[in-house]
Amino acid sequence: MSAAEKSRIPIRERMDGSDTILQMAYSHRDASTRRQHHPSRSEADELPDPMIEVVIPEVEIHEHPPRTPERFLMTTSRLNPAVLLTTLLFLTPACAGQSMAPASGAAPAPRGTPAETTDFSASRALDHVQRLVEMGPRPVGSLGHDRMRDYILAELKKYGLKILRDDFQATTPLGEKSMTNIIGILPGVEEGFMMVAGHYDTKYFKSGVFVGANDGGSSTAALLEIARTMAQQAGKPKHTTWFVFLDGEEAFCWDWYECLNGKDHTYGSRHLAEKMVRDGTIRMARALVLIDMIGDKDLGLDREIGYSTPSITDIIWETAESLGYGLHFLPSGQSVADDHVPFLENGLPAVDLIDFRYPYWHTVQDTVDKVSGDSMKIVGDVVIKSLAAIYDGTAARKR
Ligand code: 1BN
Ligand code: ZN
Repeated sequence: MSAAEKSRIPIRERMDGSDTILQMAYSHRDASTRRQHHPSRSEADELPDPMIEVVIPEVEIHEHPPRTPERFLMTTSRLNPAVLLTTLLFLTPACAGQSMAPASGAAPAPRGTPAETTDFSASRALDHVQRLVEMGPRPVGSLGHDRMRDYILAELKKYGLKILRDDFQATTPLGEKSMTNIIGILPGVEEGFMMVAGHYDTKYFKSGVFVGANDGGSSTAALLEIARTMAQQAGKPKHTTWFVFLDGEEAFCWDWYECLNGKDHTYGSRHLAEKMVRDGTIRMARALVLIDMIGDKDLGLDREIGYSTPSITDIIWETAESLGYGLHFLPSGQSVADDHVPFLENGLPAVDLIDFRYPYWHTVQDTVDKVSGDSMKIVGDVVIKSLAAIYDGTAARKR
């Protein structure tokens, strides 16, 4: 079947072994930063979307030596000044005292009382990471990837969530690939919804065993545990929540902007954002909170200042402070073009919570011993506690 034919596959809903799974088949139509070292550290309406010309250069996938954040920055900056990593310090009187305080590798010392945090379980989250890593490398198209997809589906089903499965094809430098976004839905009293998202694919390595404990593993694990925690809360929440497990975030070529005219990445988020525009669901969405690489034992999140909506970042940083996690939410900023960008480009407020101070990023050393359940809990607690305020703060989007 040609790509053009695939793009006309009608979206369908069908049962898939579970009465909670709605399977939607879509076709992907377009194929078209880093940090200083941390001190310590519906049936769619079938409107014909314009087909985007895909230019597939001759691509040789090759192994690169492990790179440091600094090397990545140089490469990225040269390729695209728009993503030049910008590390800024906001030395306001309020934050000066903690500005460069190293994020402790030890367990956090929250100033809040336990009642102020949530039931997010650090050990459950770490257990997910362990299991995911045991599945092996999980790049799109691999056996590990399929196992991980099925693991996410099974977990969401256990939590009693409605599940949307968004299957699509994407043209990549390695050919046509099948990808799947997975959405768990926790219904609220109101139809308006919040999206919490993370990617579950891991980066393709031509050689070497890359298991992505933090990069791909921690976002998946924390998102599962956020979903479980919220699903077991008593009473129906005010707003609906979508837990979005995005596929195809990673570039197949080594560098983010190396192939497909700079579009060899964020396949799942670009597909989902386009689909939500086509079927109108994006109008009901209030905001998206993206988590990526939030499991580092030495957790230190910079504000993502290149793309994220500042008012949402503010709510999250204030919530972190109120929970006693302020030392891990740094006053400095940097720019990372991640899975939140396609949603922002379509008018949805969004924030990326990413710890880009991880020394093992895109190296085979990104293993489970570098990841902490406590770090994932810090981010999980903050996300859960922030959602209602973000929802209320984006009420102007109400339809
Ligand atoms: C995060 C984890 N990313 C890739 N793996 C996104 C990213 C985008 C990283 C741009 C660096 C630059
Ligand atoms: Zn990555």
